[in-house]
Amino acid sequence: MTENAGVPPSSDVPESFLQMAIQWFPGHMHTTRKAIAERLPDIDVVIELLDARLPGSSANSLLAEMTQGKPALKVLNKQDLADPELTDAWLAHYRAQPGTRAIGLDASVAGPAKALVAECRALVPKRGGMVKPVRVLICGIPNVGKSTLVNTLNGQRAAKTGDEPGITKMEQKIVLASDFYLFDTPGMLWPRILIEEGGYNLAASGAIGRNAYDEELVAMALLSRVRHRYADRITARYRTADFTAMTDEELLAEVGRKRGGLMPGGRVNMQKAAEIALNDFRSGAWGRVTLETPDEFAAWWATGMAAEAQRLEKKSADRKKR
Ligand SMILES: Nc1nc2c(ncn2[C@@H]2O[C@H](COP(=O)(O)OP(=O)(O)OP(=O)(O)O)[C@@H](O)[C@H]2O)c(=O)[nH]1
Ligand SMILES: [Mg+2]
Repeated sequence: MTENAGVPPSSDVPESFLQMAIQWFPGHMHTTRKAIAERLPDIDVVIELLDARLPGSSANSLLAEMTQGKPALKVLNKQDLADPELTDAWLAHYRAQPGTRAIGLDASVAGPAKALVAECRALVPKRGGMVKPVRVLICGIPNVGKSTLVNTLNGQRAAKTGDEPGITKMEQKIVLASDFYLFDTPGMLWPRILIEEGGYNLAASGAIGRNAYDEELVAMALLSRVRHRYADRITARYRTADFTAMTDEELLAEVGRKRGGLMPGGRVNMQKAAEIALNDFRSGAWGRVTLETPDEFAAWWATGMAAEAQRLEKKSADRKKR
């Protein structure tokens, strides 16, 4: 098993394993946190990119805390890969929160992305003109599409992009107009991911460094998440018969068997099967899929917070005993 790997919240998994969650907060994220904190006093609007396939899990609690009080826009990016019905449900969920503006986006499409500029200007009507340019911070988890959005807004490839987390290494300022600046930032997570399901969804989406999780476990968690809501897609992609009785592990083996994950002798290479399932999800080969609803995420959140409260209580009791 790889460093920091965890175990999915699957019924196949022993209870004792469930305490281990996926975590990834490498040194460059500490640097990013500092850089964002230093930049914030000069920022007028914060655009936080969420992944439309996992809006709750991809919302950065650390960024929320740091940017509190700033006019903000939530962008549910990669909406072209997400279930449109659930994107609508998430947008309604966010828009019902006081002072929150949310929109769905495919960062590579120019028209809707450019409408963001007008939205930002509307949020800070007193800014504009050379003396008081509108300064917009673009932030969010790794690999969510921040630099792609910057490039689309800018009409050219000013920022490096790529399909892995950690492409942007340093803050970059892009002058969109003489009175409108964008700041692209490196992707950032938060020091402790308290919601276990959230950690698995983040890893499945490609937001977490490959050495920080076990692909087989993440692929099983992913299948366990989608096997009911999108059963027909799984059947279509892997030409499986009824898989209701299969465990997540058996279903992953079936993925390997059907898509080139067999080893000589006919055994399934489970690592290969996991890579196939993860790539299929990430590339949209299952069609448009969303991993969580607002209600599901709220329930995970409540469980995560209760577990954390218990942990802190135990820690404090242990300290008193000493
Ligand atoms: N399908 C789809 N892919 C997107 C979208 N936005 C970005 N991507 C892809 O997602 C990957 C990551 O994009 P980046 O713009 O590099 O992401 P980032 O948030 O800047 O990533 P870091 O700099 O690593 O934090 C790239 O392969 C993009 O082509 C989108 O709206 N839809
Ligand atoms: Mg980037």
